Amino acid sequence: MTNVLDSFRLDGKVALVTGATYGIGMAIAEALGQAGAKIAFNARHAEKVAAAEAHYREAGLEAKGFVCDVTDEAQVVELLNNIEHALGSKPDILVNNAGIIKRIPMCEMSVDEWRQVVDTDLTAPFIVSKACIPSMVEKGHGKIINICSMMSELGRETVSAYAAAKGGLKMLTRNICSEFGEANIQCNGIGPGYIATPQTAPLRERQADGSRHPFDAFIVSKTPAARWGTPEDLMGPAVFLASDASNFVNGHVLYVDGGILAYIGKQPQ
Ligand code: NAP
Ligand code: GCO
Repeated sequence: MTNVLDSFRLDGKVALVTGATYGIGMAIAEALGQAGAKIAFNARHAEKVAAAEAHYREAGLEAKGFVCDVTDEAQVVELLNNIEHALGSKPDILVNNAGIIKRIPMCEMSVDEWRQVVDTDLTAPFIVSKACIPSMVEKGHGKIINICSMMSELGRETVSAYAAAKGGLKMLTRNICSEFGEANIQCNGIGPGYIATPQTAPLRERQADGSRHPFDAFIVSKTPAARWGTPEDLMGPAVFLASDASNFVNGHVLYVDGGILAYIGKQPQ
């Protein structure tokens, strides 16, 4: 009888985490590395990739960084070949984490700005998944984790492109599940709530008078946990969905949001 905790180990696996030079991606890459995976990661800026490699090395993790823009299919194909050359295998685990947001009222947003968000948050997960799946099928196993969002379920002012992309990413997750479940590929999503990273820093910065940003107080009042999430809150869920412990979980979006999607919000005092 094997110990159930062994099913959460990732020893011998190669994991690609896109956009893991900081923020949520870095925390997820660390978690998968701590569980035994060899880590490959990418981002667009060489100096941040180098700094992140040093960070992982200091954390005692085997991680290889590459400069690659996930919206560029040719760069992604080259990335996969570079990973195979450097780590001995194309990814067994893919975390489509790289993402951007532009907070612009819809009718003030240019089509180019819309396209930048959708290209990064929806088309790029398609591009990277399409590049990874054939070798996963050949191996007879694969794990794909798409980093969705609460905006996969809810809208709010100024994030039309982002919400549309993240809603689409939820459905891409379900479609990859549908198309490749028989090949023993599990594709699931993680839907973080409001997490304290550089992406949400503008929503938390102190006001000129030293008071909290109104959105900061709003989110805390809408979250049963009464706090912002941290990238570390996503580490355990990522290991679960990347491991054999979730082999019969497919097409699911696991919301890691402190309960915000379940809660109407704190009543006015
Ligand atoms: P972040 O702090 O802005 O980090 C984004 C990462 O993606 C960086 O490493 C960035 O590096 C990389 N990146 C951006 N565009 C890229 C591209 N075209 N090619 C390659 N790398 C790219 O964001 P985060 O808060 O950690 O969010 C990570 C993911 O979680 C995103 O998909 C986001 O939508 C999602 N999410 C975030 C929250 C939250 O509250 N923070 C909640 C739900 C979902 P470079 O810019 O150097 O390339
Ligand atoms: C925003 C935030 C959110 C978070 C996240 C919530 O402007 O509303 O950036 O979009 O990033 O996606 O799950």
